[in-house]
Amino acid sequence: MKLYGYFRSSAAYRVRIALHLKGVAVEQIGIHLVKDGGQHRQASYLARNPQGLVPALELDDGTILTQSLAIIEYLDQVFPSPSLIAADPVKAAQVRAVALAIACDIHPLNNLRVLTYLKGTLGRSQEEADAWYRHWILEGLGAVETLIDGERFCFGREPSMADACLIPQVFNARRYKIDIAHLRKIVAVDRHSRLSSPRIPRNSRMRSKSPSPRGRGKPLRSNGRVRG
Ligand SMILES: N[C@@H](CCC(=O)N[C@@H](CS)C(=O)NCC(=O)O)C(=O)O
Repeated sequence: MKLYGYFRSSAAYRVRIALHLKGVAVEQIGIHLVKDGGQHRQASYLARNPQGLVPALELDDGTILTQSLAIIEYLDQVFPSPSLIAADPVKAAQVRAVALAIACDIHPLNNLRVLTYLKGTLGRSQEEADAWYRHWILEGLGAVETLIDGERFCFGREPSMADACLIPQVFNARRYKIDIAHLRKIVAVDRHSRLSSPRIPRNSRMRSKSPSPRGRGKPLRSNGRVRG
């Protein structure tokens, strides 16, 4: 399998977390969202994902899956252990609700193309774009704080698809220096995910490599640890 992603993409990071937890090896191919005017807008990538967004997962038979949550659901069915979506229908709905709250209601408002439109087409300043970013992160994560139990991970003692979405969103909040200290359960889950077993590495340790001349990045090791 090949994962097309970008090291700063929180949507690709969600999938990298799921692969890591399941110990599944993939070849990672970097699609730079800035270089060359955005490699995700080039015809070669649009042929893989007409939405022009990362991630995309290419299966060994050439089938291409898009949308991080759809990819994680696929991985959860094909590699069932450890399960990232509870078998219990109520718990599964709770996990999906947090994942969707982040992936549909927070992240799209702060995506690169939205910020580029705000600053470019609408002529908003960097300060206004930063305020926009901060507003939607704080409002969205504030709701997530009340949705999770935060016992260790979002729900209980094992990571789920909810954590695969939360950790990258926290990473983004920190990257933009947004103070989330008051979101105590979220901060604790983030800390726990970093320190305890099963551990979720920070994004910087899960980077996809830029394409080499042969267009290939380094694969994840099959024990789930990330090389490089
Ligand atoms: N709903 C999609 C979102 C994917 C997405 O927006 N990816 C971002 C990177 S995190 C992207 O490719 N942005 C390109 C752009 O905004 O131009 C998913 O979950 O896979």
